[in-house]
Amino acid sequence: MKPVQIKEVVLHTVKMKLIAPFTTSFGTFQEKHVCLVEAIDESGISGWGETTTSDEPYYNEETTHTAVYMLKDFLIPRIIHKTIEHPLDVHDMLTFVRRNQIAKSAIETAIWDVFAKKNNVALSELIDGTKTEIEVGKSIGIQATPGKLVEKVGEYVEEGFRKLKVKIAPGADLDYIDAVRKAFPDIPLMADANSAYTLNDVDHLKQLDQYNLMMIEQPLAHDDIIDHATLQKEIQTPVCLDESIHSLEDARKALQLGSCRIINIKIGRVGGLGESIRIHDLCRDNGVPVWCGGMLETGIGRAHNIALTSLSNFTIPGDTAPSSHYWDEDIIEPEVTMDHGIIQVQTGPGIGFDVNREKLEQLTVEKESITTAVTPHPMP
Ligand code: OSB
Ligand code: MG
Repeated sequence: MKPVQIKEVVLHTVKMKLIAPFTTSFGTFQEKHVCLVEAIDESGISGWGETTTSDEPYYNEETTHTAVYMLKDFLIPRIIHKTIEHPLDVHDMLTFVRRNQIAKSAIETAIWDVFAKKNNVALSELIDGTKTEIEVGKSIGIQATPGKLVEKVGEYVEEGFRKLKVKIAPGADLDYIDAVRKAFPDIPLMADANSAYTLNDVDHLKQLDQYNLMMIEQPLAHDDIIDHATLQKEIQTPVCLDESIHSLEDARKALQLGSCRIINIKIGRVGGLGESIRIHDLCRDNGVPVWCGGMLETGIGRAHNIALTSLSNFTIPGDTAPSSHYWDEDIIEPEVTMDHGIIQVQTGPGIGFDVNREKLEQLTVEKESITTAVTPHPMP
């Protein structure tokens, strides 16, 4: 395979407005800034990645601002003009910066796209994905009443989604799940708490066992894998970790402790596609299923999620809903579409979608080009 050398990185910060507010236990998303990272190689090929951040550090510690800062001052200067033999190497080139996984992922995924395009292969093929289509689920924010939630679930079941994920929080949990289960006794259903509970709630969480949920996602603290192991021993519902897993090492330790039986892999949260693949492989070798989470991405992040999900151990439908569920108009062409809960894996080179430059211009609030390895900070 031909190596790549990045000669320029353009940071396009765009302002995006969701078609409807999305509420979790930590807050509501409506508008957000995202940085779309365009890495351009010596031969002029552009590859794309995105910061799967929002404007506030509520899901994890990163924001769009912090990600742009890390990219500009530390991460891009370290990779620009270097010969990159394979994008799997980029993760280790960036470990001199601690954490900041989403920022790292934005440039790392852009390089995967450049590399795949340069070598004229689809991203899914490059990572040895075996699926040609993927099954998709829908993540539903907290609704005003259980009745409203049942209505929404009904719409999405009708549309063909293969898994329904319901956000829960103390005060919006048992009643909501009970209402959905009564209305839809057989649908693949799960709950996501985004760290809203503690071990004091074990008896409360035990009551979810009667609803035959596929899993409960991240019930306890965002930085915990110890209490989750205790909880998993107490409840029958499989625990799935999201916020707690930032790396292959985190995944290894969580599996060893029995903190979860399923892992939600988000490319941004674990620092890129390379680390996502490594976590996928570890889970596969240990008989642990995985699925691809979502961060309300634009089409660029969505395209990377689809390629990742083509790997064989993504046996549970992910949160990668079609573009129209997020945006009036996506920034990629064609938009991501779904047919009866199925999305086709792209076969064109790289991520397999084009960025709509006109749309991009309209949405851009800040644009900066980086062409030198010069950094205001000494690097190790
Ligand atoms: O916890 O999975 C989560 C969105 C933003 C932050 C965290 C989460 C989510 C979602 C939405 O659940 C998934 C999606 O549709 O992109
Ligand atoms: Mg989650």
